[in-house]
Amino acid sequence: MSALAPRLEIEVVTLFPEEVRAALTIGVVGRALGRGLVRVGLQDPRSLTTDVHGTVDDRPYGGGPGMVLKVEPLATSLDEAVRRVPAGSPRIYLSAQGRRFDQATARRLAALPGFVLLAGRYEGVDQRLIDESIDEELSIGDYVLSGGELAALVVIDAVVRLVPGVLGAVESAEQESFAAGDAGGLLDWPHYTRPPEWRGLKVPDVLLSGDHERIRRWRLKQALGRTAALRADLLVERNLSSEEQLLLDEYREEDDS
Ligand code: 9D3
Repeated sequence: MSALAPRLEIEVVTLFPEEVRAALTIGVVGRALGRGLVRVGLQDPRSLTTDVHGTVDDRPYGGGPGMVLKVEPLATSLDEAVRRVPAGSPRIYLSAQGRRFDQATARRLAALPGFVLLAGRYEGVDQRLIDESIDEELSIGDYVLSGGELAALVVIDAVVRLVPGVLGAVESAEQESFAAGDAGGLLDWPHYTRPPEWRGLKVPDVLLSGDHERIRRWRLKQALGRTAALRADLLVERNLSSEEQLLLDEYREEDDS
């Protein structure tokens, strides 16, 4: 029995490897790691410090609040991490200054053999490390986190799902129909399960009809209507087919709010 080589190798440089490790045991990502489809390594800069206190941070030049991660332990850690991933793997720093992480970026990273994620803490890392050793900076959104670990986990989750073989057949088929532009780039339609009535609230009749063509049209109409109402920006990017335009018009007529 020889183990399969992982399709994707990720290294995370972090001062909180246990926080990252714990999250990586759960769900789709946990299973992908367990099956050897993806490998995630953790590199703690504190483990490579040379002083007795394991110093990884220091006060900012120029003064001000907070601490800055020192360049030397980070550079050594990053070098170690880079050694463990395929040649040419990009080195990505998670930071609020980064370009926004999105599904297109997830697809690009999932197609690579590997990458390194650097998670910062405190006020950030010494700029010289970024200038010298980072290929790309990514942010996960406009809010303030305490560090890059949760952002790294967000990136890992979104990317690992896209690695071939990670999702089951049903989920993969769902994702392919989205990629094919079927209902891609739209918000989801509403979901219901039993019971058919709860506190007087009924499940839409069409979903109980067994008429799969009517159900398909209803779901597409809901997806279009919700996207137009809540995320009109998504529709600007997307050309509507004549069926979709018709369904959206119907949705707007029915929606007497
Ligand atoms: C309140 C602290 N800020 C002073 C202006 C700057 C700041 C420093 C460090 C803000 C955030 C952080 C830590 N954030 C991350 O490491 C981070 C992050 C984020 O905060 N938001 C969105 N994406 C990311 S990726 C990494």
